[in-house]
Amino acid sequence: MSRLIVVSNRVPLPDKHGTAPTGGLAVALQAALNERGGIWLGWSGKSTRDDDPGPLQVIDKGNIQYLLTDLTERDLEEYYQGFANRVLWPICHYRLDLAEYARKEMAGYFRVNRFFAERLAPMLRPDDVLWIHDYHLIPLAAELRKLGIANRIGFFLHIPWPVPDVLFAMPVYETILKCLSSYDLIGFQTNNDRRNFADGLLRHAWATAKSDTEFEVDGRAFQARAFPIGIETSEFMSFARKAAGTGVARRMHQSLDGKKLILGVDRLDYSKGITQRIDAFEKFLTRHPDRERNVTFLQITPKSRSEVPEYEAMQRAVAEQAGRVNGAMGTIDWVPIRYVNRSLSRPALAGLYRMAKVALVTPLRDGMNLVAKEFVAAQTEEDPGVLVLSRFAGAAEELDAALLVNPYDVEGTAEAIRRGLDMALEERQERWRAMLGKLKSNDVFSWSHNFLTSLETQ
Ligand code: GDG
Repeated sequence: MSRLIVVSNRVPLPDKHGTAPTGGLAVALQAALNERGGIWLGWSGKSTRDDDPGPLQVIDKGNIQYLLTDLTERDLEEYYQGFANRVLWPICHYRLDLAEYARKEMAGYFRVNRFFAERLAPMLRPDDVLWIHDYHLIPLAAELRKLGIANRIGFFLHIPWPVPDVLFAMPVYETILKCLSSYDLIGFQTNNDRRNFADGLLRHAWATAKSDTEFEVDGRAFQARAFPIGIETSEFMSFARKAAGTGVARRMHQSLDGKKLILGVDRLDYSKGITQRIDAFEKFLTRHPDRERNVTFLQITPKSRSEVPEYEAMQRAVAEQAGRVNGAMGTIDWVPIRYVNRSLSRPALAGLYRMAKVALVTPLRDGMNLVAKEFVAAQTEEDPGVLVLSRFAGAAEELDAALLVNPYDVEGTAEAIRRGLDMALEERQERWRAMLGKLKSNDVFSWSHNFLTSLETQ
């Protein structure tokens, strides 16, 4: 079996006891790497003021070699904070209003990808299979090809791919499309994303299609297909069973004092629809004053990308909004919204999922959304909670037995909250079984297996 080479912006290292890190994606990729042996390369998370990031840090664990590189401060500013997070992320999430394109940053994005390619190329063997992850590294295959690397290279995009007219608003979109055509296989989260990609690509005379999934650019054939990412379903189910007994779960149970828990869990990001969700919860309370004091909405939102100004501003805005609703609707002994800006441990999170009657997963746009899948896996068959899910999350393609909502429709989401809280046991069980069936048949291990099999056999 050929070695596997994984490249992603960040590398989840096993902890000092050698245990694999938590999180489905990391677990699945570690498993694939363990089976075949290989390399996982990425940014160390550190930056240096020098122009030279210095030597690679090499960590050997069993038959996996982790290679970490520092980046210069300028690289980080242009590649990561700049083009990746202020152009590609907003464009792919349909936020043209937030995209700030600068030529300098685009050049930095390509420079860092070239740098990764130069570091990787000397270590490659002719039969290695390469799997590159996410929007930070779109040009990596093109840079490797320039260095003479002819290996099979696959790319998986974790975030959505926009419709052509949104993509075309990005000044360098043609270069980005051509870079993607240097891969052998491009994986998208959904068929919708794959179609958007094909629609954009085929508007150009230089691209042709042999089928819905097979394309040719400049004489080079490649495929683009949907591989919806899953979670480690059975592990998460047993994990959530045990998590019901954690300290956080017990404390939460006590403090709920019989109130029903409505839960939201999202990295702090404008794509997650947190402000619209708070509006919907407020609308629900206004419409159903009899529910006051019977429910608590807990929103867990660890900070992310605080160095990007939009994220800093959003953090203040959400905190103010939650405070305003609590001030207006709360009473001396009831706080409607509990807003937690810190990360919880994975067991604590699983315990809360299991306790919640309703989960609000209402992003304005999301590649997949693993929280939706984790929530479903954490429920008990005897009394499953209800998933309220945005139709703009990739997860909605598989989890169509959830209560699907349009997150921009605040009243519709408010009504779904009510429906979820009142739903009869039989309906909840029926919906839950349908969703769990999908999670079991497509977990994160079959996802990585399917992608790699396609990459090697196409
Ligand atoms: C990108 C795409 C796609 C959250 N809070 C805590 C915590 N989490 C964990 C969740 C979940 C993960 O973070 C979030 O995953 P999502 O899929 O919801 O979202 P992104 O971070 O935006 O991920 C997304 C994903 O890539 C995979 O392809 O689904 O669409 O945007 O696992 O559980 N974990 C802990 N404490 C927290 O407070 N421990």
